[in-house]
Amino acid sequence: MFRIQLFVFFLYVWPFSARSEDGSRLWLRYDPVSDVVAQRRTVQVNQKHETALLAQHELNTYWRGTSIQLNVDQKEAKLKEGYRISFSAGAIRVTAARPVGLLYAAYHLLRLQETVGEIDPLPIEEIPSYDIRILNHWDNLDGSIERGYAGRSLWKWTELPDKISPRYTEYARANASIGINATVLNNVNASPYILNTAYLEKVRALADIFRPYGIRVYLSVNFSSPVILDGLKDADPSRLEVQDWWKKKVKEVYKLVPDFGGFLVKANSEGQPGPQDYGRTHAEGANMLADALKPFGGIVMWRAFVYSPTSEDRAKQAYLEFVPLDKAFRDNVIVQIKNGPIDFQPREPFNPLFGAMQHTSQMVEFQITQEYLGFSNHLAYLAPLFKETLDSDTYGRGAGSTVAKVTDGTWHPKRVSAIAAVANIGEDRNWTGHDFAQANWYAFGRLAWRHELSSEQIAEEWIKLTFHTDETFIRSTKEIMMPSREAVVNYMMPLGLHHIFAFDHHYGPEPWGDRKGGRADWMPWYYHNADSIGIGFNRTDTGSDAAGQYHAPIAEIYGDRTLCPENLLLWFHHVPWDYRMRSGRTLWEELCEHYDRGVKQTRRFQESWDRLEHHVDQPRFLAVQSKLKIQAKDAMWWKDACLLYFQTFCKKPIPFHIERPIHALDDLKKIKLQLTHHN
Ligand code: GCV
Repeated sequence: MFRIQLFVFFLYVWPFSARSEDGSRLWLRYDPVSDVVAQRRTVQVNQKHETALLAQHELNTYWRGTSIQLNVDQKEAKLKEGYRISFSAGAIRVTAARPVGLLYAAYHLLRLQETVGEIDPLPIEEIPSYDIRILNHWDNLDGSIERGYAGRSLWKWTELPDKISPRYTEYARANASIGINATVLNNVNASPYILNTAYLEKVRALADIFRPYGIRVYLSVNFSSPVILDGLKDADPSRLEVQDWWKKKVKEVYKLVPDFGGFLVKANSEGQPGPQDYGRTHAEGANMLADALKPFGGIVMWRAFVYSPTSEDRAKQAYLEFVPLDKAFRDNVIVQIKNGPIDFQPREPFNPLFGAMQHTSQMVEFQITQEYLGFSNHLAYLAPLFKETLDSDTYGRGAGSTVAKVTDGTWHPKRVSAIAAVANIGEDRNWTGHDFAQANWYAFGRLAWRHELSSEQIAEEWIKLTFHTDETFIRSTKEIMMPSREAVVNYMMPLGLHHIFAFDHHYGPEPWGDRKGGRADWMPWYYHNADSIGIGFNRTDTGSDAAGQYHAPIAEIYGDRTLCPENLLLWFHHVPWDYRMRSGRTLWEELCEHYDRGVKQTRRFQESWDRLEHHVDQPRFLAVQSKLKIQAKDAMWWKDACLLYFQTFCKKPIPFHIERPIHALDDLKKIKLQLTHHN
């Protein structure tokens, strides 16, 4: 019955949008229904809560289907922020424990309507995988964005709180439509001034706009804030005066933003201040803030991204720092851990901290913005990367202890669970620079809501919502998106190579990179270790033994080069150039093969996209076409740079079936792009 009714209304969906597109409508391209449709059905709600009314409004405006009754029922607490959708007596019934559940259900229904999708057998019940589904903005107070590639910050700090950009509401709506319920407004390299009263007033204005959409605001804080803002002699967390300062500050924040979420902290990392400046541990620092936030229900997300230029392998340092503190953190502290042990590389093994800390709440931090994947110039669909981490088995409590299970509340059911990602959003009309980068924002939200969803399901949904439901278009676009991340790995850093980027800005290859007096752990040679014998970082027990930080059997698998997955081989092993790979090729030949494959993939993406010209609106067709051209050129640049450079060590020819280099190594070495990492 329900199936048929929806089907009738789906027939109204027109395959192509006639209007000119600039990408600003994201995946929310519904058109308002006509008065005739609106009068044929009703959308009722049992509460006057602003969020419930918003759900009603969205459905009233866009829903082409049958009548809907929206009910908040507090007895359904187990639904958390989720919902149940059923069909009875000729109407759809939506039940949620909280008003925001109704809003999410509204977007679920609209998604079904727009994707003309398979309809799950009713009733549909959805409970989010994570309690907190949060974006981390690396936006600075001067309007620049660290590692942002879509223009300047959305937040107009100089205009707030008096002038309100309409994009604040659009941002909130876009996030709510995919289940994102939290945002950290400012960079983890945090300016202390965000906690100034004047800035808190601006934060309040944003929080007020986001609230009806179920989005709570969090802030990154600078550990030295008491010193810089109020002249305290230090920020030692063991001192009463410092503790009191934070308590007072937190009180002020909650007065302005009563549903404030909490703090995100980068401490004692890459020059940021922290508790270690006073001989205190990360736990002591985190707990001081947690104690200040506790009475208001706030939390601390304390980042585990810590490393310093010591003789210890950078990949091991976070584990060494945090595992001994496992029992020391308050229960309103969540340790926020990057997906891999180094830094958002195109491929990393999962971070060994996941599953190593048994008593501490842990959350994953992904990077949606493509710092290491070609900025917003390269098409790289990241759901497969996110899934690869979430599905990795840590064996922390035996088989099945996937990163998803370690973090989604299964391990600590009584505490809040969370998942974060660094946003790729800026003030560009299309929000993300590359039209296809919108898919990564979308995919993060969808996976934070339900980590069981497949990458392909999400891609298909996104294509239908963002473009249209024409079968040829969907199939061909999926054929571009699905292998796109692997293509980037192939032409940048195959077989476990990592961090061989150009210095500082990270755009383009610089495997030869070296800076006199620079930190070793920021130099490509630190990571690739190429020499006349072979290439790769020996992280086995004859090397740094980073492999030994994993639980059995992963430690054995990563530590043995015959067992190690080949896509991580050079992450864990220094391998001779003549080593026989599973394909029968030598390592050198295999490396050539991957770089070449990456280049060919980008050429295929160009061709497939060109074939779609008449299946997509011109503005977006042309925008994507020109970006694919850049990507194909960059892929060639990467291939030539890496192969020609590594060839100086292995002294072997590039096999003849591989495309010939078109650059000279000396010319490539002269390229010095003048990019900053602040946009
Ligand atoms: C916000 C990497 C990036 C930095 C970033 C840092 C972090 O090092 O290059 O720009 O700083 O990660 O995650 O803190």
